[in-house]
Amino acid sequence: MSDITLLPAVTAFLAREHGVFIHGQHLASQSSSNIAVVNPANGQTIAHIADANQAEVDHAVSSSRQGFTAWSHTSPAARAAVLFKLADLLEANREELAQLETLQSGKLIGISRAFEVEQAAHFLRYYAGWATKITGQTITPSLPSFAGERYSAFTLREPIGVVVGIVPWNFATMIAIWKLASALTTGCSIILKPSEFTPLTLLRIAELATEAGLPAGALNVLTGGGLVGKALIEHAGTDKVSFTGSVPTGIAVGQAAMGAKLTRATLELGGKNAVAFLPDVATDKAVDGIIEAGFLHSGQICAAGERFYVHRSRIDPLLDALSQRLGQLKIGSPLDEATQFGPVANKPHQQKLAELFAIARAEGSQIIHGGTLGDGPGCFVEPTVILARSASDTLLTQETFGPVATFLPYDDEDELLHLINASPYGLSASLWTNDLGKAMRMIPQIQAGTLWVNMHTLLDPAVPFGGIKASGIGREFGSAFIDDFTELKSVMIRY
Ligand code: TXE
Repeated sequence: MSDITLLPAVTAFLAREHGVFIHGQHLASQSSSNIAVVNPANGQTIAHIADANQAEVDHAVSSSRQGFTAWSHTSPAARAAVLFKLADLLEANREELAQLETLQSGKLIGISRAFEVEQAAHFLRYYAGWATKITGQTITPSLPSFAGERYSAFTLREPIGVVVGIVPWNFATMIAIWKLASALTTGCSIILKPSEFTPLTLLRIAELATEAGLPAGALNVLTGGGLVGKALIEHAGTDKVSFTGSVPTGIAVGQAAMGAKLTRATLELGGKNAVAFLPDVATDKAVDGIIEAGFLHSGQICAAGERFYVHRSRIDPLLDALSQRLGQLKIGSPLDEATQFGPVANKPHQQKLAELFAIARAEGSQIIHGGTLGDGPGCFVEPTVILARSASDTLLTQETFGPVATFLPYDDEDELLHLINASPYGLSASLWTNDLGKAMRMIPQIQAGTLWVNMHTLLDPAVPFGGIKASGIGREFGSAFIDDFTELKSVMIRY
């Protein structure tokens, strides 16, 4: 097999001079610096993007304030209609967006099509449906009447204002869609700051949003590094930040938000997610589960499994079977539809994984499979299986965010629960067993924002998602996001 042919629209988009997208149009950047966008599959520079300057930050915020006024006064039904139209346009431009996404992130083309575009459109339609269903409450005040007067009260859910959406590189398109959909369906405007590694699809989606009927300023896109994000959060004209990314950056974002002006913050961070197999799970089913939990998109998923706990009686055959399966994966170009395992997303990330492998070796962890980088300019990392010596090994405590599954055997359920919970993080976990009664008894004892049973990683727009402990603040999806993107106004009436 070989690479698919790039669409003419993709090559034409890459050849453009990329600026910033403010008030419904692309503007040539006034910034003196730009950033190269590199294809991680082959190390080639595919485009340059603007590293937005303070004047562009100011311009985007002032446009978003106007956009907020216009958009928050449209009817809920009109807002829903625009978002439904945008979902249609994502699908109509599926191949172009998927190819751009694969070129910028190294994601397998099939995953770009299925998740970054089709799933993103599905999430967008789910959020669009909420525009017409945001409600307050009526309340009967409880105070006694002093002189026969009566009271009535109700609450309103009002859009919070101008949102700053800061997007990571792992699902650059889909996560941006979650953020813009949450903001726009509640009546907020949003400025999206994509990762400097993966900015291209958002610049294209901004055009599609205008085509869908979004008024100027409701969505702006500013490209650049972390300082652009920081400047937006601290700007007097922004009201909320919705951040997805690493724990250290998330803490810095939270501090900047609180320190500046109590800017509201939703933080969806990473973690060190546990995957626990009870002894009754068949080896082949466990291998499927490990691949689903730890190796989808090379493990570059915030909810991916990283700590794998297997009963001591089952671990040897399981590691043998897993190594055999990983050895059969076809590693190669993400634009080749036959490839099953592509590169990681960028050079710094590949280097970080190399350093973690060196630490694992130095600590005496056993590398059962992989543990090396690929040759050549691409950011390839072998799928890796590690057997730790103890729960305190670095590979069992530090997020790899890569194609690395680290295992530790356990002897009984009490020990298993202790191991699962002995982490400062709590984004997700999964429990694998044929004994549903046992699972139901363990569920309340596991500390995680999302707990899957006999599955891992699948996100659904109707099911709230977010972390406990150091994995974040706030929830996306379901109705939970409404609390984060609106303010609650109480109204009391005397009559
Ligand atoms: O993420 P960052 P990076 C992990 C993964 C990876 C590591 C670093 O382990 O190796 O993080 O990746 C913007 N104020 N995850 O550096 O720093 C930045 O420009 C405001 C896990 O890419 O978290 C980008 O748009 N914004 C993760 C976004 O924050 C700032 C997904 C994310 O960058 C900023 C990605 C600042 N001070 C990486 N500094 C997950 N859990 O989903 C940076 N940014």
